[in-house]
Amino acid sequence: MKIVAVIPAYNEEQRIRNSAEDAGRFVDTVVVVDDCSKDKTGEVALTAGAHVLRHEINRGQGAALQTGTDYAVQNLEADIIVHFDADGQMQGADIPKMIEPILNSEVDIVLGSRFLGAESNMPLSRRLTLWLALLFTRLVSGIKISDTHNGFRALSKYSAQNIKISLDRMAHASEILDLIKLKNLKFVERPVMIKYTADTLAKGQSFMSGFIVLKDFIKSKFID
Ligand SMILES: Nc1nc2c(ncn2[C@@H]2O[C@H](COP(=O)(O)OP(=O)(O)OP(=O)(O)O)[C@@H](O)[C@H]2O)c(=O)[nH]1
Ligand SMILES: [Mg+2]
Repeated sequence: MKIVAVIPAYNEEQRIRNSAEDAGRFVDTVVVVDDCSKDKTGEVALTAGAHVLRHEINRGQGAALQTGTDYAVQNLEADIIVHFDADGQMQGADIPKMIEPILNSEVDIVLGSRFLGAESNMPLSRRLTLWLALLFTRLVSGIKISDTHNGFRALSKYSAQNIKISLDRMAHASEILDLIKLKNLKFVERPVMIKYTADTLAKGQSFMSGFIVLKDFIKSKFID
């Protein structure tokens, strides 16, 4: 079984080495998709031993995940693809339990959850946004999970071939859930630790970005 981690990264020269090396301890190959960063993200990722792909324009996290996942399946013959963030919030040590249900042929996709027992120092504002996202996803996609917008996932090759992300930016997380339901993919959640630090809160998503995600998803689902 070949396990490949795909890390989307935008202006992450300070954090990409640690995250790529952390994921690299638990997978066979790390692919970093440098989304036209203005800094040295790509160069640093190369020196950390990753395969580096680069977008010519900044397209967003969803587009970068699709580019990296396609590359993992087509060029690296990956059997399992792990989506992992560049910002140090996720722990490589969680990868083995994320891929285990796929290795045991129990499911097609494993979704990380911050709300299944793993302690998280998540700020209240983020908790509120995620709770609204959860409610919305239950109503619109009819999928019952505890954490709808966690970027930590493990996909079997079969899921990777069936999930094609068309929403380039942050709404891709909702789109993936929709496709899981639509394509009848078997999934399970696993608890993961997502760490919040002053650094990740400063550079991460704002409260308002939750509304942009909502708008992008509703537009693609009901208007386009
Ligand atoms: N490829 C690409 N990656 C991005 C872009 N924006 C953010 N990312 C990456 O996507 C990952 C998650 O981004 P964050 O902004 O931390 O989003 P988040 O983790 O959902 O939100 P927080 O909880 O606020 O950290 C990180 O690895 C970022 O480098 C982008 O425009 N393109
Ligand atoms: Mg983050």
